[in-house]
Amino acid sequence: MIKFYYSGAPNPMKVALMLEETGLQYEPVPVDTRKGDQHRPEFLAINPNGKVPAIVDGDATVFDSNAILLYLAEKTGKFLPPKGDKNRGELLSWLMFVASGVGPFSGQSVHFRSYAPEKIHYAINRYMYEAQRHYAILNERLGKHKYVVADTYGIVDIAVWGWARLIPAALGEDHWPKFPNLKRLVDEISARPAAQRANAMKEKHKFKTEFDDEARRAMFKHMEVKVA
Ligand SMILES: N[C@@H](CCC(=O)N[C@@H](CS)C(=O)NCC(=O)O)C(=O)O
Repeated sequence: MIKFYYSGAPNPMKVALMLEETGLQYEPVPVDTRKGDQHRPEFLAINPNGKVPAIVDGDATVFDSNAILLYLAEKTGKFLPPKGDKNRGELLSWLMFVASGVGPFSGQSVHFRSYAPEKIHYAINRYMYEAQRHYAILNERLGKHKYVVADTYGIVDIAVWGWARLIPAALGEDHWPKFPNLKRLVDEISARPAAQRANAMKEKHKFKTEFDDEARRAMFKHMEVKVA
């Protein structure tokens, strides 16, 4: 049985969707990042980076959401093109595009728009610009293709869903009309039974919702350390 260390945040929710899509047996283990569970030694032994998601599958420990998606796709042979298929290379490009672009820029956009103690216009503008630029690339791609890779639902769409459904938080409530093709994909995935089960699973665990001093200390350690 796979142990799935998670919270309701975008990166873990991609993996929740994938686990539900594959039908693999798994045990969800909540990691409450607002209480600092991610820094506990027993969790750091699983993910030295101290972030969710991570999985333990028998002898295999895998952390980082996109690595987990690839691992589970290879394990099951589902949601990725077969080995040797020309679309396999395309899949890697788009998966890394989400991992290194969509995710980090959206995350920083949310941070500087909603959580940073000061409103720094330069940072907000940079991260919103970059997040929007990445979503516009996906939107254009999805104007020509039903799904991001090989016109078939797969792990890149699952990875995109994790972040893109939060476009209102990353960019603002009024931004969806700029990305109609991406919205079409997000809505389609959100309506899938697997996505509904993934969302329902998260609701079963009581994660802390307040963003108080304890949460700030757990998630924004840089506020207590001067390195610059
Ligand atoms: N590259 C990692 C990023 C993981 C990540 O940033 N996870 C966030 C939730 S989306 C987290 O654990 N935050 C808690 C913290 O930063 O302390 C991945 O894709 O899994």
